[in-house]
Amino acid sequence: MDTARKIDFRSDTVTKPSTEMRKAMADAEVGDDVYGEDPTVNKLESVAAELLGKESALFVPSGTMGNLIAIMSHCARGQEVILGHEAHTFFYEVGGASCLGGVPYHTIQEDELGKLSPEQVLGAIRGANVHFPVTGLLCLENTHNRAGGTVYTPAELKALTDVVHSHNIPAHLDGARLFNAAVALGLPVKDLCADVDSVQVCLSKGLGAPMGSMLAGTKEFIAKARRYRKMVGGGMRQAGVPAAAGLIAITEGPKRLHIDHENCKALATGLSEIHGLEVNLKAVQTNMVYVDVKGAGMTGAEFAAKVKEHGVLINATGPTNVRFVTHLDVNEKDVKDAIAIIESIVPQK
Ligand code: TLP
Repeated sequence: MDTARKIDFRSDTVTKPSTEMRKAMADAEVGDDVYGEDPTVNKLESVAAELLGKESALFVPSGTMGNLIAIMSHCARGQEVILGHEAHTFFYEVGGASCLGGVPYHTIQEDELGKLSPEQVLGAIRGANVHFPVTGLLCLENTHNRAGGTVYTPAELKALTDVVHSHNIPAHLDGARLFNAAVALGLPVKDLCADVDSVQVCLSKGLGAPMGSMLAGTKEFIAKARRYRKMVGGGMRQAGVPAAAGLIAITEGPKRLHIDHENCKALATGLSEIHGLEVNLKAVQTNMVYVDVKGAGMTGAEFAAKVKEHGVLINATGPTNVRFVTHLDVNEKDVKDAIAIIESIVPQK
C-alpha cells in the first residue's frame, strides 16, 4: 500500500479550492468592503440572499462568527439561547455566545438523530419568574453535525419555529451544511430556511470555498449583524478575493453534493460490514458517518491513530467514536480503498 497517499475524511473543510476558484480569486474585482465598496462581496451577498429567500445577507469569515453575531444580534446580554445539547454552537464554538455575547446557553436533550420536539422547546421557554433569564432565541442545526449529518425537514423545522414565534422569540438556523440537507431532500435550499429569522450557511464545507460563510435575514437584522461583525473583527476590506471563490461555491457547489452523499452511503455500508465496527445507518443521510469502534477493542483516538499509519485520516469524536466525512477531494476509489485498509487493520474473528 502506498503509505504516502492520504485519504482525508477528517472533514469537508479540508478541500482545496479548484483551479476555477483560484483563477476567479486572482481576477476578482475588489474594493474596501467596510465601506460597502467591494463589488464581488456585494454580488455574493445578493446572490446568497436570493438563494436563501431572505432580504439581505452578510459575508463573514467563518461559520463560528456567523452564528456568534447572529446570536448577538438577536439577543440582549443576559437573554438566553435555547439549543440542542450536541449543537455545534454549544459544543464546538468555544462558548463564544456566552463569553463574548453575554448570552447563556439553555441546552435541551436531542434524540438520537439530533432532533428536538416542539414540546421540549415549549418547556424550555422561560416564564416570568424573577429567578430566570429571559429567553431570547431558539437555535437549530441542519444538517446536524454530531448526530451524523442528519436532516430536518421543512415541516419539522416549522413545528419548532412556530412554538417560539408564538412567544415572539426568533429562531436562528445553523445551516453550515444546509445545501447538503436540501440535496438530500431534493428541495430548494430556501424551503429549509423559510421559517427561521436568520440562517448561516458555510461556503467552506462541501461547497469547496477556502473560507467564509453567509449570514442571511431581514435588512434590519443584517444591518445589526454587520455592526457586530465589525465589533468582533470580521470587517475584511478587499474581501472580494475570497468572495469570488464563494460565488462559485454557492452556485456550483451544490450541484455535486449528491456524489458526496453516494460515497458516504457506500463508505457507511462497507464499514458496517466490518466486524467490531458499529454504524447507525439510519443517521447516514448526507456526507458523514460516525462509527463506534468499541468492538474493535480501541478508543476513538487509538483507532484514528491506527488508520492514520495507513494513510486514512479521520477524527475521533468521542471515547469510542470516530467520524468520517466525504467531500469533493475524496472519490469512489478512495472510499473502496479506505474500507479495504480498515478491514485489514481491525482484528477479525
Ligand atoms: N464544523 C467543523 C468543526 O468545527 C467540528 C467540522 O469539521 O465539522 N456549524 C456547524 C454545524 C459546523 O459543522 C461547523 C464546522 C460550524 C458551524 C463552524 O464553521 P467554521 O469552521 O467555518 O467556523
